[in-house]
Amino acid sequence: MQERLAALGLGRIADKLDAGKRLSLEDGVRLFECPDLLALGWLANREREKRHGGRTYYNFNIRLEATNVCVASCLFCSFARIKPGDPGSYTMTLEQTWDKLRERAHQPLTEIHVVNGLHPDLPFEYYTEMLRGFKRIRPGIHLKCFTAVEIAFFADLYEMTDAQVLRELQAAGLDSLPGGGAEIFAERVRRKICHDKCGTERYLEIHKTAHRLGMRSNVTMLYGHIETKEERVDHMLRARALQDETGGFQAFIPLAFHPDNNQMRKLPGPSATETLRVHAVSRLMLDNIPHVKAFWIATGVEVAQLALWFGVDDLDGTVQEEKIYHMAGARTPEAMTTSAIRRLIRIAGREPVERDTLYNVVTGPEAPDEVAALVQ
Ligand code: V47
Repeated sequence: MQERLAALGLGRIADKLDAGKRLSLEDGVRLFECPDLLALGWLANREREKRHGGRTYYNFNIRLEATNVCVASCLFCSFARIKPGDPGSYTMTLEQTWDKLRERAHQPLTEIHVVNGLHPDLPFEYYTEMLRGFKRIRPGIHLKCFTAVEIAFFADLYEMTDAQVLRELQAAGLDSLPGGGAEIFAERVRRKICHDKCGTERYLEIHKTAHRLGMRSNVTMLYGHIETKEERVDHMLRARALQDETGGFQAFIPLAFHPDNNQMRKLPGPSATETLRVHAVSRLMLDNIPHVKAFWIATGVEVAQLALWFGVDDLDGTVQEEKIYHMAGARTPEAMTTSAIRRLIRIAGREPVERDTLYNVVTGPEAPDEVAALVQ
């Protein structure tokens, strides 16, 4: 492999990784340009295995989108309906949001992941009461709710600082922030695809504040549309720089762009090889973020399985009732049982580990005599 890497011009990068040195912007671009996907995968897998061996994490969660009313006009979004009352728009009552949890009283869920549109008319209490209600129904559940973009919107709408919003939500039960809304940090791309929502500096500042308040969060990257290789690497470096300061990011999640039913529908969306490449480069650039997640709903199940050999160690969760990707053309199932996730991880040659949101182990890998039953 050393000779193969040297012939590809990746010898110096491999040496840096061996020495535990960080990769630069130029290194990242070179990795994106490498024609040998398997050599890139080999390097990323080595970093993955140094941190996690063959372990592959997932969690038992549900996804809830309480409203798709949204004042932002992101070109890639197929989910948002601009005004209340527009065809296809909906806003759940609080009872309806709580019912989503009550209906699953029999399931050993550990997390609810809430992402909403930016609704201009709801009171702040809608969100705080939603969180309080979830905790009343299930005190032990982890609430991973509201992207940094939603936090910024709340602060502007309800005339609070970002820190006040986070503190009040935390007092109502918020445990961590999901990584949505990051898209691509480069100004050139943001101006074109999501000009009217929270910018990069504020997104990062909100995560920094959340970390300072003791919450963990994730960071995403929407790829496969108009961004360049340099802009992808720049995005990773900005996440890495914040992580150096706070250590609060748990996972980096590349999100594959889906082109159906949105204003960027003329674009083809990323290929499977591009998806593997993006996850591999993420693992190699982000030496300080513990987990690289393939969101199986976005990548497709088979590509997510392959990605487990290209730097990925996490597959998100059971999800259940996802809307954002399915309205944008995803053909993956909307839900997965925990046994289906464990099986697909095993079939891919990795060890399934159920985690909670903070990566505490809930159910470890099977004993050797149970493995055969899983992969039949
Ligand atoms: O912010 C919207 C993306 C995100 C499309 O933190 C699209 O654990 C592709 O952030 N094609 C929401 N992507 C989902 C998200 C997420 C998912 C899984 C896990 C976590 C986590 C976070 O979905 C949005 C946006 O970047 N998105 N539309 C589309 N057409």
